[in-house]
Amino acid sequence: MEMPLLQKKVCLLGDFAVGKTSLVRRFVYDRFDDKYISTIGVKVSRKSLIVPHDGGTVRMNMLLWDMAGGEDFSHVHASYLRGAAGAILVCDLTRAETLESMSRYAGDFWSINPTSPLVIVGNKVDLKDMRAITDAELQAVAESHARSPWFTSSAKTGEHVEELFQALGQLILATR
Ligand code: G3D
Ligand code: MG
Repeated sequence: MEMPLLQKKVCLLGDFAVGKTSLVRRFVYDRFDDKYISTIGVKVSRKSLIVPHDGGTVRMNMLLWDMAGGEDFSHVHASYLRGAAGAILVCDLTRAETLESMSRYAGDFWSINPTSPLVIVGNKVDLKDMRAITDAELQAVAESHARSPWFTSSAKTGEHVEELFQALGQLILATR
């Protein structure tokens, strides 16, 4: 029997060099034609995942939108966000200022997609000695943004990478 197929757009958001592209690379084996939308500087990758739902499973194709250098703008382009079913907000655990940007990304995202869920991610957890953001600080930001789930991850070691994308997949299904 064919499982129902869902195709969902997911946006990666976060300051320059927090690890957005590295997280997508770590998670995705199935690169989506290296599709590059040059006018707005976006790379779209595809990943198929199996998400538990209603006592069964659903197959979901995530289309992961990753900015290529668009991070320097004070606000994210609406065309990057439009139609997104969810977002991954990434900060760099070694740079405190990247956590402060999270509210702006959430605000931009929810102004276009008010009912779509997001996941808060503190990346580079492998760099233990350089850690500048605590679990409690990350959790507080997640709580203040619709009690979104939060993770510490490492695109380098793979820690929690699968889990954070899975969590978003489940939230997207729960939100439909
Ligand atoms: P961006 O897409 O958010 O701009 P990138 O960020 O994915 O390009 O990553 C920026 C730099 O951080 C890269 O280093 C990358 O290797 C590194 N990086 C990303 N994730 C991790 C992580 O989890 N742990 C560690 N230790 N490094 C990470 P370079 O040197 O290539 O600029
Ligand atoms: Mg990038």
